[in-house]
Amino acid sequence: MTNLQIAELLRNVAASYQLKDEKKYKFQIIAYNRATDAVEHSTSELKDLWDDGKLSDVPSIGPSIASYLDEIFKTGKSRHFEEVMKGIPKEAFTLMALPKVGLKTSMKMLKELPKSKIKEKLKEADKVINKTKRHPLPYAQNIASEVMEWLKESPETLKVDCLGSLRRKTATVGDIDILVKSKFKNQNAKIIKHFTKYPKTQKVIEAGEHTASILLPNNVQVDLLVTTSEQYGSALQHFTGSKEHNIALRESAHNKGYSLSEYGIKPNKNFKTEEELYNFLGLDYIEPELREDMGEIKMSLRQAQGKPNGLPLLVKQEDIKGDLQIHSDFDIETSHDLGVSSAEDIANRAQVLGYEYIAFTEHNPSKKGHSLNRITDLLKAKEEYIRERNWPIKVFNSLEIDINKDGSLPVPEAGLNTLDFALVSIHSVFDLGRDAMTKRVLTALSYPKALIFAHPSARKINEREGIELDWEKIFDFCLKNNKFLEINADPMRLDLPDTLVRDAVKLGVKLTLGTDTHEISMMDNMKYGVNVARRGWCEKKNIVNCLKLEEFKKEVNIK
Ligand code: DGT
Ligand code: CA
Ligand code: CA
Ligand code: ZN
Repeated sequence: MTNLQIAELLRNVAASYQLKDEKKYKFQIIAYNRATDAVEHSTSELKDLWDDGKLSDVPSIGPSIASYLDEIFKTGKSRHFEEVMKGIPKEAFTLMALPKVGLKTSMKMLKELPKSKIKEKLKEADKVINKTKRHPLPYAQNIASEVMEWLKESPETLKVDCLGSLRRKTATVGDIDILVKSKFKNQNAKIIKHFTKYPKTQKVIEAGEHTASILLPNNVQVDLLVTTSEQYGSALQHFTGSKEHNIALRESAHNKGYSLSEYGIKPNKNFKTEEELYNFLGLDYIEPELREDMGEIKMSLRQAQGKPNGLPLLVKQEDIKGDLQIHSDFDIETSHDLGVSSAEDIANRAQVLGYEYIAFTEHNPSKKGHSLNRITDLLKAKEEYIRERNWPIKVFNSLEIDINKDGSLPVPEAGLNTLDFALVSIHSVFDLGRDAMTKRVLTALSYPKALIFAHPSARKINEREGIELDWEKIFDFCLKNNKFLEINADPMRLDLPDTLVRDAVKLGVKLTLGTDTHEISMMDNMKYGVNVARRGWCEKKNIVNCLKLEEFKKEVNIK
């Protein structure tokens, strides 16, 4: 059973509990929804973890759910799950794929709609389910590195690299492309054969002289290319792409009288490394993340000629001095999910990661059930807690605040005044129309404490498109008022998306990086945010949390 299937099953169990008795099974519903989320976010196949006896390592999978999964991996089914879902037709679960349809609605549809109409709806739902989804980068990276390890075991293999979108580190990956350098000429067949014997292969799509494709579980396709040392650089460059970059590069070669292809440059010129290839064309090396035909070739040419305005010196992971979105388990009766790790554990981990500072950004206390005074009291308690501890690194007292529909913030001024600074974000009412949404965001960012617009497009990968905003207006406002846009490093968000980061950087709008950590291991997701920043041409100076503590404080106006 794949993660996709397990997540679907757990989601169905949660829905079945909800249908039965929402109050009575409150905790089960929360637990199963959390587990679904964890499985969807997991970068390893649960079956593999189970094989290694590591199922309990997945955060949010408690002992009872783990025991049911254990039964499933052993016997193919769980009696407990069958019991919970008893009496609910399969079609009811299928219909849940339709937008805004829960199990209650789908049961009602099955009962009340005419048969022909049900058939139509089921077809629609199937379409949603079977829509080919692109794979989130970390998931593809994990699968790719396993396959690459396998390829290294072949005695004919000299070197392995990834290619395509995986090497350019796009947010999602269509298929995985891998390049192998073979030790000897004429040994390709052996490497190809070894590749097709990869244990998780479900189908060999194609196996030729230098190339092969296999299909792995979850519809993951892996394309392999085998080449010799002489052509390695040419092949690496060509199949890293992007297609658009290659077209522009070919044009630039053409202007110099050369013809460029995957086999090098005609007549008879092969390249062992990419550097040699770019240099031959009068260019400096271009980082894979920049190869999207966004002006990188022109800039590389300028740089090679010693002129100003060359390629950006891309930001690196070790340049990041702090994490600016972290949810601890400090309970301020939040509007959305609280973190599950303690503030102390997180601060210690931050020190290990080499940070100088972090910000605790729990969600604001919920509007429901709290008076304004109570909200302020909860925030005062958090402020005191942070102030009175001895932390290993600087800890900022921050908050992630929901933006109300009208742009106001659900925290009174006295509460806001307890904070060093706030993140503001959209967590509801996503379809307001472009102008109203823009006004809403600008209203929220006008609060003096609102410093960072978090996960600004509100997209969720493979789940929800971004909201509509007049980005020019947002950029302009940030620039004039010293407000920042977040690059949220959660692999399911990666928001701002790279293309908008590029636009922001062009205008000089500054960005922040935050992991949106809700569980301590998520602090390691920073690298995915760095990928996005690099794809958006960010240098150190474009990212506020590349500043050292004292400079950071000056930049955000904290004494
Ligand atoms: P993906 O798989 O959709 O995430 O995106 P890519 O970029 O990995 O695309 P893919 O797997 O179709 O091809 C890998 C690279 O091979 C691509 O980035 C550039 C190169 N390539 C493939 N087809 C063409 C083509 O028709 N023309 C050119 N110039 N390059 C190509
Ligand atoms: Ca690809
Ligand atoms: Ca491919
Ligand atoms: Zn959020």
